[in-house]
Amino acid sequence: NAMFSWQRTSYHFQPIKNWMNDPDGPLFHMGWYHLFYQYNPDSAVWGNITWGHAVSRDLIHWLYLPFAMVPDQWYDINGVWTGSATLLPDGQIVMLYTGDTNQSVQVQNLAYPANLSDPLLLDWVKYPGNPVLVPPPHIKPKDFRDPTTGWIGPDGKWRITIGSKINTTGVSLVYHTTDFISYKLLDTLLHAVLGTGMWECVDFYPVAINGSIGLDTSDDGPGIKHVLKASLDNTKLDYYALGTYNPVIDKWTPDNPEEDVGIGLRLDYGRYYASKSFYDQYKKRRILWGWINETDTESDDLEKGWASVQTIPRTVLFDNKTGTNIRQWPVQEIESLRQTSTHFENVLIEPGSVVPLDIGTATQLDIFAEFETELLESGGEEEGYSCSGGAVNRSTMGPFGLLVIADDSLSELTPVFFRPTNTTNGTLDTYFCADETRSTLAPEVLKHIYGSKVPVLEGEKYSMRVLVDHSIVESFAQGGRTVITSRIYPTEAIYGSAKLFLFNNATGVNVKATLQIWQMNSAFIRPFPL
Ligand code: DQQ
Repeated sequence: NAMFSWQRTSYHFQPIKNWMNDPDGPLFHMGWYHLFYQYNPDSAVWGNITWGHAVSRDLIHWLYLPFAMVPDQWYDINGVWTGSATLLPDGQIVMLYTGDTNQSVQVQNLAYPANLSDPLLLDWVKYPGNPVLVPPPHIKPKDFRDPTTGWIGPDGKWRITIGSKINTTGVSLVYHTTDFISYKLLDTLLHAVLGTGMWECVDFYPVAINGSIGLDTSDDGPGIKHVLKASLDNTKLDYYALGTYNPVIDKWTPDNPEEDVGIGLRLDYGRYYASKSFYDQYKKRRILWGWINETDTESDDLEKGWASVQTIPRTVLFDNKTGTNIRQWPVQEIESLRQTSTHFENVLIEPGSVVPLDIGTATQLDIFAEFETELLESGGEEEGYSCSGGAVNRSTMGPFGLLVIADDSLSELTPVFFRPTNTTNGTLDTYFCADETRSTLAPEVLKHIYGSKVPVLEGEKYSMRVLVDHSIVESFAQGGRTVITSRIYPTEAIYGSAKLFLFNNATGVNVKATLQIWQMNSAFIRPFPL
């Protein structure tokens, strides 16, 4: 279908057609990365949920495989929903997933590869004794889904956690198991946060306080914090918090109760949901996937014949400079797509100006940009700006940054920018934002102004990495402390008409920008020649 064909991405994972949502059960096995995903084989809207399956050598080029699991049993006939993989020490692979039953009850099911010596893991067996878990008495039948990867506690038993809600409190139930067939529910919860509603797609994993390697899900001990993430069904936003896990009582406590799960930090402040991480035992890193949903209308999706994209997989590390957040960064393999690059040094952007960056077509880019500001007037009195006014809202020190996917006449553009602002206690806060308000001339598209505060430490320049891929913009500030994904629908700024600009809409600072910009090759994402 040529309709809206320019909206297809060139190096992000997406199926050839139809609907996709959550990433499922990511794992590495015998030289291949496996990605499963919620998929509707029949239409570009959610339904008939089946597990799509694709493999990759490098997380960038993908081969689609036959479906891993289809809804064909009473315990998953209404959908093979989200799940996670656990790699056992003896080499077995356990897949736990939620089935929506013939009675629309959410149950947990077990599946495993028919042939572990097949690097492609083509055939999956559903355990004949499924379901292995049904909703416990105090949990409603539709509030029990998305089992995590298992981890081993000090008593040698496996644990998994499953998101739910009790009244309006979001909770994470903990089960112990030794065989993934029979389970014991703990009386206590891993964690609960008032008012956050149903927790979907809980993710729970350790991060090293010092060091640049990822940790396996069972790793624990001194020098480790644990990340707890929940996807809030109420708002469709992914929140996480850093905290301490006590494996003896299976309780997690947030470092900062004011930044608890669901009320504090988000993994991505843009269009992003149902994320899931896994430990890559091959390259010793934790990798995070996330689902980028559409923001156009359902009828447009049906017309174009597809919906949704996955983010570029990101490595996750604890930020030992701030100590208060994780850092996300596109996996290093994405750099293999870099082609010609252009360097710009100390480009001056005066207040109220737009500077074109002469790099030709700007639809597939990897941009690294650093900004320094020079105060022209004292703007000490101004305070309390944030992202909410967008890129048109001028203040003394911001906004400044990039205009991506913009046409020459600037009829369509998406500003990705910093906005430093004074606070009432005399310090400087910096916001990192993306403003989709003018991203498209198309009507009936949701256009958001996204963003949040980003820590900028003493001696650091403002820096951003931006991946541009036709209709997806993934932006990482200050080494990945704050991340924003935009889903945009340009109609003019497409193909050769899509350009890149710098802008400074501050009133009181000169901005100097230094950039390295790579043209990006397309990835091979195609059916496996079976
Ligand atoms: N998507 C799945 C559920 C999950 C939700 C169904 C999150 O398992 O809770 O497609 O997007």
